[in-house]
Amino acid sequence: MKLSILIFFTFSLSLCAWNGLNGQTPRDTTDQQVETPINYDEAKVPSYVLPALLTCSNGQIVTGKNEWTKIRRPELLELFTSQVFGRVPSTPYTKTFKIVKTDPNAMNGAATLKLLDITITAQSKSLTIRLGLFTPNKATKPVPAFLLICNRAPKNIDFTRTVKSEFWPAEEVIARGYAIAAFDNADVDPDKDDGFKDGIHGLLDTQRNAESWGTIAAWAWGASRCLDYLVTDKSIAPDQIAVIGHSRGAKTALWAGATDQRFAMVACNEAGCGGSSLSRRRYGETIYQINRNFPHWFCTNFRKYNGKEDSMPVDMHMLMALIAPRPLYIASAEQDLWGDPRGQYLALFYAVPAYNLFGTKSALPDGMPPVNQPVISGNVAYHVRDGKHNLLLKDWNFYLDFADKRLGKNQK
Ligand code: GTR
Repeated sequence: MKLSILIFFTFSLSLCAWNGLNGQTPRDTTDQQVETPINYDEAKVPSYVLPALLTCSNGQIVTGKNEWTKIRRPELLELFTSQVFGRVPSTPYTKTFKIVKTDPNAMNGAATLKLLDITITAQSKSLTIRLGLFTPNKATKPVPAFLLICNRAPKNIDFTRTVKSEFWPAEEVIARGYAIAAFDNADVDPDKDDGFKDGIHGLLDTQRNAESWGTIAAWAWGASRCLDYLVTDKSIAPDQIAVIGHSRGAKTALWAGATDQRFAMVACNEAGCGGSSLSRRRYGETIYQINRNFPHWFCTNFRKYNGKEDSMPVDMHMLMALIAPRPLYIASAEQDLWGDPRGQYLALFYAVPAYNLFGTKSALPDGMPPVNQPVISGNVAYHVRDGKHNLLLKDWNFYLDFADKRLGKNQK
């Protein structure tokens, strides 16, 4: 008996030491235990109970916006920080903005282009985020803006406009009276599992542990640094800046909106697992899959929920609720089963009670809305577009229609 206790303690201690060595849990050695076939069959979604959105950790039920804002929201933010995305280190840094190019006649005179270098310096190293911004020349007052977190090749946000991509349809957005900005997420942190040596981790990380930020949190931090500039630009309405992202960029947009309440709206395009779809449904990509394929995206603690979704203290309806009461648009693509469109819609559906604490009466239909027919209710909106996983002009137009109503341009 005594021997077995000793063995247990020795084993636990060596595990702790192992974890403590580099602050990272080594790649799962328990893969076989959590690997389950990927499910695309609605009938095989297991029964699950979502953690209660409005019940505080002390059992108190939230009935008003003050309790939400003062008690429940901070609790959930902390849980997503420590268990999912990771904590930003408190290492001091300096930041400078340098306008490197201005073109008042961009897009054949329709827009002004500003290219800006945001340089972060810490621990004798620096890193530069290039922000591109077009503002409409016909505007007579500060305009609302969209900031895209670009997770695709830089040509998708070609600031010279030689290449035009529906992923960032700058001309169309300008024509609708909005400013449009973008940055390349790789400027903040390259999307690879390098032990957090490069990107902003290389500047700000000191001792890493199981709660240390992953790459998605780093990208969200980068979006906030871009916002630091955008709120100072006189052509933009500082309280009308939306953040938008696709897929891993959409997970990032949600986390940016949750952590930085200066973002006045979030457009979340097909974020899927670890973003907009309910993990407990285990439909399409699972926590196990995402942690295995992208071990650098989340904090190490998130791996505790590989194959153990029901033990996670949060689910993604709570991430969406962190955006309340600000406008939130969740979108899916019909063929993107890996991202679980139904799970995305349900997460939004179950986030609505947090929105309604603010006096609105949002009510989404029980069933999935028909393809290409956006549903807008109060400050939440949803569509499922026909076709594949992508961010297209069709999606943007739906986001702009919502923003027309909710982001202050033509407040209705
Ligand atoms: C996939 C990943 C998804 C999604 C996507 C993307 O491979 O499994 O969670 O983020 O990449 O970013 O395009």
